[in-house]
Amino acid sequence: MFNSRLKLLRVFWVVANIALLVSGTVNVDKLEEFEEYQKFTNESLLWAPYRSNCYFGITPRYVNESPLVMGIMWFNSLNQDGLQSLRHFATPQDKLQKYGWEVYDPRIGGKEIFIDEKNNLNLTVYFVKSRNGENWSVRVHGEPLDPQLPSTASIVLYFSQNGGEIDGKSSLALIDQDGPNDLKFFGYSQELGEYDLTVRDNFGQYFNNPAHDTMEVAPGSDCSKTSHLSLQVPGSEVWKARDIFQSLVSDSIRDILETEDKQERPADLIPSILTIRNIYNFNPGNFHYVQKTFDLSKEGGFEFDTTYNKLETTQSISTREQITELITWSLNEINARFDKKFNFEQGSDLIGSVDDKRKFALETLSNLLGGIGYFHGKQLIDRETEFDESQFAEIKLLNAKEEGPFDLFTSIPSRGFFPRGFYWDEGFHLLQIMEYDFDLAFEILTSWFEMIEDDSGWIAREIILGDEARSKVPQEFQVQNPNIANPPTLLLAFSEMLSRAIEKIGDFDDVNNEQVMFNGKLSNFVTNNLEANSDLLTEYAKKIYPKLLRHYNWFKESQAGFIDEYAEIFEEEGIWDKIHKSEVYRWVGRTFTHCLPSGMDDYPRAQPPDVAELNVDALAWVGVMTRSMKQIGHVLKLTDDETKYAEIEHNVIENLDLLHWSEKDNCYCDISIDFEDEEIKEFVCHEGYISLLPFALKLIPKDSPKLGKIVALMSDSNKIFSEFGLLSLSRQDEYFGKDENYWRGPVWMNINYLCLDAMRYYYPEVTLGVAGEASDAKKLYQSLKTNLSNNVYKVWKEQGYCYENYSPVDGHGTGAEHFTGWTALVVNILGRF
Ligand SMILES: *[C@@H]1O[C@H](CO)[C@@H](O)[C@H](O)[C@H]1NC(C)=O
Ligand SMILES: *[C@@H]1O[C@H](CO)[C@@H](O)[C@H](O)[C@H]1NC(C)=O
Ligand SMILES: *[C@@H]1O[C@H](CO)[C@@H](O)[C@H](O)[C@H]1NC(C)=O
Ligand SMILES: CC(=O)N[C@H]1CO[C@H](CO)[C@@H](O)[C@@H]1O
Repeated sequence: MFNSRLKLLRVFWVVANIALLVSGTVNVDKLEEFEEYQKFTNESLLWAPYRSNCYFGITPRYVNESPLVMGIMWFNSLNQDGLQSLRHFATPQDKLQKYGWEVYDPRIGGKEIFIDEKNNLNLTVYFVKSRNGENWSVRVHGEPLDPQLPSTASIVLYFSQNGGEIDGKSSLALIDQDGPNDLKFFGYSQELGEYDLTVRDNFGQYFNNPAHDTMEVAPGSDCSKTSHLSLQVPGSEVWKARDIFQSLVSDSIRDILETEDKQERPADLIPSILTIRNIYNFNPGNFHYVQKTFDLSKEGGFEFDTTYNKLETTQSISTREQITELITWSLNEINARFDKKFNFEQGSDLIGSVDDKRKFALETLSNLLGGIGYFHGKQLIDRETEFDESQFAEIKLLNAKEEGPFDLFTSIPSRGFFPRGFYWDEGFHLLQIMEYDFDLAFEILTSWFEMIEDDSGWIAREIILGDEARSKVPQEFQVQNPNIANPPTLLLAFSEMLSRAIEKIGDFDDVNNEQVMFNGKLSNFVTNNLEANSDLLTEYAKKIYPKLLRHYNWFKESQAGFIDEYAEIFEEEGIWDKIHKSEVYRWVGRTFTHCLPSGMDDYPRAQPPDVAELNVDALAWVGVMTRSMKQIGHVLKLTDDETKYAEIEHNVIENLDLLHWSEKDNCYCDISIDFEDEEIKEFVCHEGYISLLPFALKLIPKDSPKLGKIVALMSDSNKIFSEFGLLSLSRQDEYFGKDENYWRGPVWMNINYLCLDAMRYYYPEVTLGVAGEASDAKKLYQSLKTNLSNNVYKVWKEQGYCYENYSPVDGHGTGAEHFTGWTALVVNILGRF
């Protein structure tokens, strides 16, 4: 087992280190250890529902040529318009009352639920894996929501063994049928090898009316047993499984209507008419539909299992009981892991019981993890279009070319709205994921760093790989451009991870603390190897460093501002010599109304825009990147580099005060030059998230008098404090609540989280329950923490989901629903702060 092996290695490592102290040479084979770690990572993360854009869809990770792809769809086939309510991709238009993971961990498995009133269906899907990650099973369990309502649950599974068209070998074929409903397939994939796939019923009654001689309304259209159709579908088209199903069934209906007499057909034959059949005599191919139509008016609901077993595995899953046991094990294991990491208390101001808060938090974390996807495909990039910086007109990227293919392993902001990689969001996701599974967070981070372009150092703002991912993106947002940046939050997460690992260097007990007991046995894997084992981390850091350096340089060069425009002004102010002239930045690609690169699209900025504008948030983000580079220099013992970055960090911090602090406004602001009015410098001050950023990113010296002023601003309920969290823009700002009102008032979790975290850093006493006079900071910390988390929880109770942002007026959820990207940071706030 990996763990005991790692332990051995660790003991060896300690011994070797002692030897090193004595002799000055290292003789441990670090690479071997690193490989062992990677092997474990690869195995435990191979299979999961990584098609997180689907309600349930599986694809294996890093299997690009010949993946086995699976999906689940469903509808009520007793309704003649039922096909229109065929569920497949998660989308708010379906108006499910609820969907998502209650418990989930991609290494282990989990439980996902769907409450679909339109289809009268209460569906539960369990996903489990063997402990070496090779074999897996999906259990589908359904019940009616209203048993009095006549309806069916027509469940459509599809499987595709892609890649058959490339090598002519990869294949998937039905090899055995045990009765009318249990199917067995044999598959072969160039990359995965040989496997069995079985679909087997546990219970449930198929829709049938014995009053009819037969339910088979046309050859093959019979809902009283499992239907199966095999055909050839190119790998690139498999994501259209819903469209293909709909059009084949529609063609079948037309055929039935044309060939049979026109008499009124009994309503209880509709489910048969809506059953797939092979009307075109397709030859069997690598793609399979399996349709099962259960009668929901019959007692007890239905249940069936789909199981994948790699051949020549020692760990095959074979019986229903084994699956049940694996489900129990998985759910317990995840619960135990969760309780080791998060702790819920009954605070006096907190609403909701401890149990209910815990349930909310586990579900929210599970949905963040459930968003994790594996993407492979081409990206649209426009490298030609130049921005017009005299007009600042809308940017149109019309010279796109496909590049790639690329791979991305990432979590996503929202399965229904944003099922793709977002650079700005991902760092926040990692701040949450790392608390649960440090190594998983690192795995995601490195996948993103792989996307750094070798020559330029650029990473796209959104990573939209392939047609399936692109199908969810409006055309104007599909194309990426290598001049456009976005807040480098990945470096924020990376910096946090490095800080912890650096603190732990030499602390060997931590890996053991990770282990969880289950059924009296130690669970067999550990997920903070990198945090606790500096050798492994160093290997990773080495791998990442060259790319990261290019990315860092790209950001600094592409977003560099023009300081010379201010020479005279600053000479006059007497600070020209103090300013660090190479540390001034602006976001490239803003327009009159928007600054998309900043991540806070419509937050008010200088009007009119000008190339001389300098953005305080752009400078602050460079500070974060630099700090991260400094830490990686430390881990790699690159002393000169570490010193160099420390100096740049220092310069950034000084520039924040020299250039961006407005004494008159008492806050950090953008600056620009007013060319209309005798070329004077103006502070562009709009109190809100941008003004808080140097604080939120921990870039203000601990002894700075400005800290108190920022606490005062955050505490001011006439400005940005509210019962629901900090408002993105002050109530007193002229733009508050105006136009799109996206970042002009609504409460966003990401910046609130950073502010709370920064308060813990600047005012360690805020977390202590000591009696006596509470400082302003402590009062603010506690009321912000309570108000913010109470509101997200309350909205979840009332509206069923987490949201993209929250109304500054009454706190209700606004923007995208089922947004368990950065909003999931509420789990850290409730369970760790
Ligand atoms: C793990 O998977 C990655 C990505 O496919 C691959 O590059 C690497 O060699 C694998 N490592 C091991 C030890 O299996
Ligand atoms: C759905 O089914 C599950 C499992 O039987 C049950 O626990 C749950 O209460 C049901 N939910 C609804 C809304 O009916
Ligand atoms: C907001 O915080 C204040 C101060 O702690 C508290 O009195 C109030 O009840 C909180 N409001 C909500 C909705 O949690
Ligand atoms: C060792 C291991 O975890 N393998 C599992 C594969 O699946 C079977 C059937 O459920 C399990 O019993 C094994 O434990």
